[in-house]
Formats: sequence, C-alpha cells, structure tokens
Amino acid sequence: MIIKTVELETVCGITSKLPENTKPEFAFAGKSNVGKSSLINALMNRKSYARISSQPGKTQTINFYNINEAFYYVDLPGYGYAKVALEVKAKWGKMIENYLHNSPMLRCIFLLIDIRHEPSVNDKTMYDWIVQNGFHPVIIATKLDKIKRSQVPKAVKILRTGLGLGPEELIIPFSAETKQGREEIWDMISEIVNSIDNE
Ligand SMILES: Nc1nc2c(ncn2[C@@H]2O[C@H](COP(=O)(O)OP(=O)(O)OP(=O)(O)O)[C@@H](O)[C@H]2O)c(=O)[nH]1
Ligand SMILES: [Mg+2]
Repeated sequence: MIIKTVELETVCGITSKLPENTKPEFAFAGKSNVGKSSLINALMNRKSYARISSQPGKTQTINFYNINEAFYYVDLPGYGYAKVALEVKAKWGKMIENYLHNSPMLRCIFLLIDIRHEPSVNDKTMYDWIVQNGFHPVIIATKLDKIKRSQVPKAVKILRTGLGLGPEELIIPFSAETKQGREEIWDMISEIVNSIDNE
C-alpha cells in the first residue's frame, strides 16, 4: 500500500463526542502495551507518528488517523492497565464499548494479543464485545520477533484455543521490529477499501 498522507484528525477523550466520519474505519484494540500504536505506525510507514511507550497506558484517548483521505485507523486505549483507578478503567471500557456500538463506518476490528501469552480474561471479554456488536475480529499476534520461528505454530494454537476461534477465523502474526505480517494486513485493508469504492 502506498501511504501518501497521514493526519491525526480527531482525538476523543472520555467526554468527547465521536466524529461523524464518512470514510471506512479500521480499529485496533488490545491490552495496554501489546503494540497497537506500533502496529499503526508500521501501517502508516511512519516511525513514531502514533506515540508509543514502554510504559503501559500510553494511549488514553481514541485517536483517528486519516490515511490518504481515504480511510481511518482508529487507535483505541489499551485495557488491563493496572496502574489506573478502577473508575477510570470503567470509563475507558465504556468509551470503547460506545465506539464499537455507535460507529457506522467501522469496517474491521483488529484485536491484538501478544504472541507470547495466553489470552487473558480481558482479551476474551474484548473478543466477546466485538462479536456481540456483530464484527468478526481479525486477531493480530504481536511481537513475533520475541519468539523463535519454531515456536510460532504452537503459540498461534494457544491463541486460537484460548479465544475459542473457529478454523476460519484469521490470526496474523506480526512484528513491528521486522514488519513481518504487514503486507498481509495491508492487503486486507485495501481489499475492504476497494470493495466499498466499487459499491
Ligand atoms: N520487540 C517488539 N517490541 C514491540 C513490538 N510492538 C511493540 N513493541 C514495544 O512494546 C511497547 C508498547 O508498544 P505500544 O505500541 O506503545 O503499545 P500500545 O498497545 O499502543 O500501548 P497503550 O497505548 O499503552 O495501550 C513499546 O516499548 C514498543 O516498542 C514488536 O513487534 N516487537
Ligand atoms: Mg498506544
């Protein structure tokens, strides 16, 4: 995919109204620190346009990145970040739920899970929310560079079993370090954008 323009167009906090976008949206959900912002940077061909941090809890707003004036990447706040008051966590949860529920232009949700870990209770809850809202999440197994190549099939299987995925549901292993998996994700996005253009 050729990335011509990238613009952080809208930042939504807990009290902000969601934008009424007219272009397709692709959202990225997952636990805090799993690599959502890093994946978005890779998909924008930018090193650090989306702020990333080794400290979990970096992205605390819903950030809409306008790509090529054609579609949006939506960076969601990470869940499961321990150092935040329960009250704030609940508000983030509501904010994410509200977004899933009230976004007519949302076309695809990528759910990111660290390839090294079994899905957590929060991951499963997020997966269920997505499905309950009528979407089929695409699972991205992040930080692929952190495990040996020989361990990948087993790790993917653990994710599949942990989330209770069917054989037709997709898991794409990805590394923000090596960019492995990026083409596959880009292809998927292009296909959806093109199918909408041709409607
Ligand atoms: N080795 C490796 N490190 C990664 C990868 N992706 C992200 N990281 C690192 O993981 C940390 C968290 O990455 P972020 O992209 O900020 O994670 P996030 O999911 O946006 O986190 P929040 O905004 O807190 O929800 C950073 O130190 C990144 O450099 C990857 O594919 N490989
Ligand atoms: Mg982030």
